[in-house]
Amino acid sequence: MTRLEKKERFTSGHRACGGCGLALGARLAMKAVDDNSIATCATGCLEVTSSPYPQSSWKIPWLHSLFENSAAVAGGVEAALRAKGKQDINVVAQGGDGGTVDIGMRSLSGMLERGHDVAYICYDNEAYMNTGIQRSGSTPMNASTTTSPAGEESFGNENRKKNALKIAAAHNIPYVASASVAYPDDLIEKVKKANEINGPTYVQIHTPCPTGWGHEGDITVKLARLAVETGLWVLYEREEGEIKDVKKIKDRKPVEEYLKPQKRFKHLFKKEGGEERIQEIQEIADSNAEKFHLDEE
Ligand SMILES: Cc1ncc(C[n+]2csc(CCOP(=O)(O)OP(=O)(O)O)c2C)c(N)n1
Ligand code: SF4
Ligand SMILES: [Mg+2]
Repeated sequence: MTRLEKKERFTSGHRACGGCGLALGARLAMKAVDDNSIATCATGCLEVTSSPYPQSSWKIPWLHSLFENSAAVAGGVEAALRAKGKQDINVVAQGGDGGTVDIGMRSLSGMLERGHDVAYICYDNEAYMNTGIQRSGSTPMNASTTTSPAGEESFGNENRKKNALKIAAAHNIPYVASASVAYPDDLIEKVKKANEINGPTYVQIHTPCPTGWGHEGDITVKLARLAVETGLWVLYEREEGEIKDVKKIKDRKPVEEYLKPQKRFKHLFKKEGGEERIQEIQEIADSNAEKFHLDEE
């Protein structure tokens, strides 16, 4: 069997938009779990598009939680299995960025801190997509969303993207990793590892959203790759507190290449003052490059 195994546990027939990075991310992540797994899923695009009653895209037992408590529900499932002596079943919790880094942060923190044997997967499409593209704590700076619209006075979201990977790591858990739908082998390896490790683990997958980001569905993977190649989304693992396996970049690309095809950033190329805002974003990429030693000699 190749690493990209044929078996699907998140199947076609779901209602996600064409080119949805989240659906691709879930499909790849579910290749990495085994059949002996139970998944929870917060309210959001993933849940809504994959489970219209009486249909389901899930081939493993799957529970829909509230928007805010996927981690708490998964922790409860894991504790119940432990009490029954069933320790051969993997528990996977899933949530969008809103359901993870904002409203679900409390239940995620509790689950990580209590030490449940749960792998948490955050599908990061950088806004509340399911309810109409509202900004989240994971929305990047200067992106236009329906609650941070660019206009005459505004360049869109004013805040920097929250670093949820660092917050997860602050719980001293054994494994934290970032992944991208543009690097499927890497993504699968990381989710597999997160599942195999005993204790709480956290994987955040960058998943472009054609509808919310305003790009064509056929460039989803290209855009996800550009996020990595510009240094805006860094691929790495943190094991037992140590940063490892950072994906180095050869000839890092300017951030414009990533921003330009997306309508959520189009004001940066039209409005007076846009160049400075693009420079701000470039500085974020440069600072990532410095911190993680991204540039390949
Ligand atoms: C307590 C609560 N507040 C608000 C909602 C409405 N709601 C459902 S999903 C969602 C946004 C989901 O965003 P995210 O977690 O990023 O997932 P996405 O849809 O982007 O994949 C919101 C606001 C809710 N279900 N429950
Ligand atoms: S709105 Fe975005 S995340 Fe939601 S199904 Fe469509 S492409 Fe996927
Ligand atoms: Mg989201």
